Amino acid sequence: MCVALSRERIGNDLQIVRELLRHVVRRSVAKRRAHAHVKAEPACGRLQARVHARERAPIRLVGALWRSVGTGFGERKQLRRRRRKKLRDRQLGAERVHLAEVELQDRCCLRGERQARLAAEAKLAAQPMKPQRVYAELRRVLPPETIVALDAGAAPAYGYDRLSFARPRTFLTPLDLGGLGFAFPVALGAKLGRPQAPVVAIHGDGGYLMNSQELETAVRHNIGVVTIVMNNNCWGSEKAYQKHFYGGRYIGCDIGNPRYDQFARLFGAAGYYVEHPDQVGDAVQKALSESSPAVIEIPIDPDEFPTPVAAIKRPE
Ligand SMILES: Cc1ncc(C[n+]2csc(CCOP(=O)(O)OP(=O)(O)O)c2C)c(N)n1
Ligand SMILES: [Mg+2]
Repeated sequence: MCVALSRERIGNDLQIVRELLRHVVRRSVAKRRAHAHVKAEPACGRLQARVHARERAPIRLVGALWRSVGTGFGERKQLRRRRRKKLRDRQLGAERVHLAEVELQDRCCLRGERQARLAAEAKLAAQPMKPQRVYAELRRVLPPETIVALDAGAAPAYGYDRLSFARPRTFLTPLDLGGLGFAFPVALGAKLGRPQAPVVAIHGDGGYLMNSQELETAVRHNIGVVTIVMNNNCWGSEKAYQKHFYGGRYIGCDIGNPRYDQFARLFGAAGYYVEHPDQVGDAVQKALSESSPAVIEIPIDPDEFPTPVAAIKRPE
């Protein structure tokens, strides 16, 4: 089987494509117990990957390609839609080669779109801060071995698409179970399990108060987890629904909070309060460098919510 991709169709990012093809084939081979040899190189404006399979049909480039590189939520949805369309007429090996070509093209431009979006977010200077900017700072300073636990809630949810995870077992999330208060105690367990790794819990204000009493546990056992509380003084996820489904008629979703840096100090932990985007990185690095538990409060824009999926799916 031979996959040939013209440079015009995939853009100029040859390095990405080469890596992608190698990865794809490695995964396909591991799964299908076929033997493959890849040669992917730009020549005369074309890239080629050769796959020699013991059996003819079984290498499924498309599936492997689909899982090989992470993309953002929005882009992933687009990609899935296009992929479903393409898969309808998938039957023979030859067609699969064609599909791989198309998918590769999609992925390359989607990756570029995502990178551009993240770069723009890194320049957001609004105050109170946008959660997107907080994640831009975190991407800059978190070491790659950091274990991150995301809570449920709107501000933590921005992190799914905005943090980079390069190592296994470094991303902890309640996924669709969405239990608020999940992140902090889970992060404590992760730190006990892997004491050498930096561990960060990311919370909204409402979710943090659901299990923040465990700060006493953290201090008593000196479990050096850094907790970031993005404070918008509301149940942001609920507010997002009321914004999109009830025209911004908000009921029962605003809440009050203590200052979480002071709250942390009362427990005997370290506390930081960060209002300016440029201070986020320093606070996180300082908190990580000390071995004690720490809480960093970041006031964020109370009107910044992601659009609920149900609102996106709603017919016009
Ligand atoms: C235990 C529990 N109670 C209620 C909910 C419903 N819920 C999901 S997100 C959310 C609001 C979260 O607010 P906050 O932690 O401040 O994060 P924000 O959305 O404001 O960023 C609520 C009430 C839930 N997921 N889990
Ligand atoms: Mg909140």
